[in-house]
Amino acid sequence: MSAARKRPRASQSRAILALDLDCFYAQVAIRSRPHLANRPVVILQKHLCVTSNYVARRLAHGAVQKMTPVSTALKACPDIVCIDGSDLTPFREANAEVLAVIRAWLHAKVTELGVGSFPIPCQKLGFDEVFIDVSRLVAEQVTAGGRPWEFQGHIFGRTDDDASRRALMVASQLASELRKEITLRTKLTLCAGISESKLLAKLAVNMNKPNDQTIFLSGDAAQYIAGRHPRSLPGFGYAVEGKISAWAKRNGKEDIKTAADVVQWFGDGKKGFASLAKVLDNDDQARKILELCQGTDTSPVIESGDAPKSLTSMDSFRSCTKIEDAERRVTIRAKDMVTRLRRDWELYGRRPKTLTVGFRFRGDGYHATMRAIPMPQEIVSLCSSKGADAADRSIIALSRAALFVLKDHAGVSASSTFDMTLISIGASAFTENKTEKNATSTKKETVASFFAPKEGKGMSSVCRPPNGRLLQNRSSPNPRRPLSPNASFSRCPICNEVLSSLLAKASLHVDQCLRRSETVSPARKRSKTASNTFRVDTFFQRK
Ligand code: DCP
Ligand code: MG
Repeated sequence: MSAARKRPRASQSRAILALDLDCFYAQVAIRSRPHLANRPVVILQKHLCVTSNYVARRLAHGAVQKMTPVSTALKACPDIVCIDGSDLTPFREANAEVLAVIRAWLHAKVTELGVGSFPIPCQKLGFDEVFIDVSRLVAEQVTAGGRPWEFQGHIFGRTDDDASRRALMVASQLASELRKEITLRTKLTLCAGISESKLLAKLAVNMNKPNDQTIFLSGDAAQYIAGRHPRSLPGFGYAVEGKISAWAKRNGKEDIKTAADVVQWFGDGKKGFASLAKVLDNDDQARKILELCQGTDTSPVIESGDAPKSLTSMDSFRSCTKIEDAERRVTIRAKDMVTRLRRDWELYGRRPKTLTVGFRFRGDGYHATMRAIPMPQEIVSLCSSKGADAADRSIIALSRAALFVLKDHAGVSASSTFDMTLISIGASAFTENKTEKNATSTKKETVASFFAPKEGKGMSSVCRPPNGRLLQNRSSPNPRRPLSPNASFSRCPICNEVLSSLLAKASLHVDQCLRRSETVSPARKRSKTASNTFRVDTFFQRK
């Protein structure tokens, strides 16, 4: 055993950092337009402001919020500079830049300690947020001793636990150093929340904005959370609120106002829990929601890697009623997706196994329907090919596949009447990256394993659409519900034939079916009840 490993380590209290870039899109846009540094700026997607810089927030006295219509923003602040933010590429790149600085800094910190390497999990959350579990780094720093520790940043709450206090002191110094490093390297400012759990760190990060940090000492956390509206708690979403509100109404209670209401209604032992599990139709979710409302969060920071789990190219619009317009819109999405898939291959050497097509029709409200099919092999090969016309050919192949799904499962064709308001193309279920792939190159992927639910990865479930063909529905209302034992995982989603057990062969079969489908598959009438839906605005309502 090395000398380093024999050293006693201070007992390990949890120390989690939550980092959140300030007015992210606005900062990135202003970084490349320095003359706008002191001007009020909003970033627009269509006619909505998705964010604004802090100058605009101040001048508009709160009238310019995320998702404010541009007309309202201009009324509140006529001098506001509007920048189009529909191309997300610069934001994706800035996100990767920040992550690279974080990784390099953490690596340097670990190396500096001279105790051998150890992992520091970083979990990305959206474009501009990341959780970092620095518990081990803190413990090693305390063991190494050296400098007097003190809190850096605002302190919220109190604690009688000395070990936790000291751990968060060290963590606050690390957060402060890391924030300085990120700003130095990327010219972007950010906030940090420092606490014992992801929940409290995430709440702390929003307490002093911008360019500042807050330490949340957990002594009175339960009391603090009890008084808040549960929707302000990360993880308590729109759907959960809706179900609990409906239950409250049915049971003659007032509408849900605070997290304490949830605890009072459902926190009373086994009976209360069973009742919440029934309301939510999900035991795991009921457990998490109850813990959340009680201020408890033991969930680990899960290393999310640098590569995104899935890629989606989405466009929403007022109206699309002509097949030519639908084809044009699909081609634009396909072009964007192919560019990203090719870049993804260059960076991570991985291939997607699932193609998801999303659509929404007038009258569907915020709900879009998602359909997933195995990613055609032709697209996978073309996206990793250096051939001169490979990119163009993959755009054609991807457009054809997406149009097939729209035609066959949404009834969108030259001879049908439709009015679409959203189209999306997604790629997901990526194979491992180059190095991991080499390590597991002997493992053959089968169609059964392709469709099999993956542990801890937001399982896909299988549904049978009205036309009887097998589809994957990635947005089932209850994604954790076990798959039906009668579900068949080995049929072609297009012709319903039994597929080869090897994924490559199965995907080739799907390719051929897609090509044939253009001539033989009649457009289907769209089912009136779009049952398999997800809320497009979930992302927009996450705070
Ligand atoms: N975003 C979006 N649509 C929304 C909310 C956010 O497109 N409804 C984008 C724009 C934001 C980015 O995501 O810049 C990050 O979201 P945040 O909620 O972290 O907001 P900001 O970083 O802009 O502001 P803050 O300083 O409050 O973190
Ligand atoms: Mg932010």
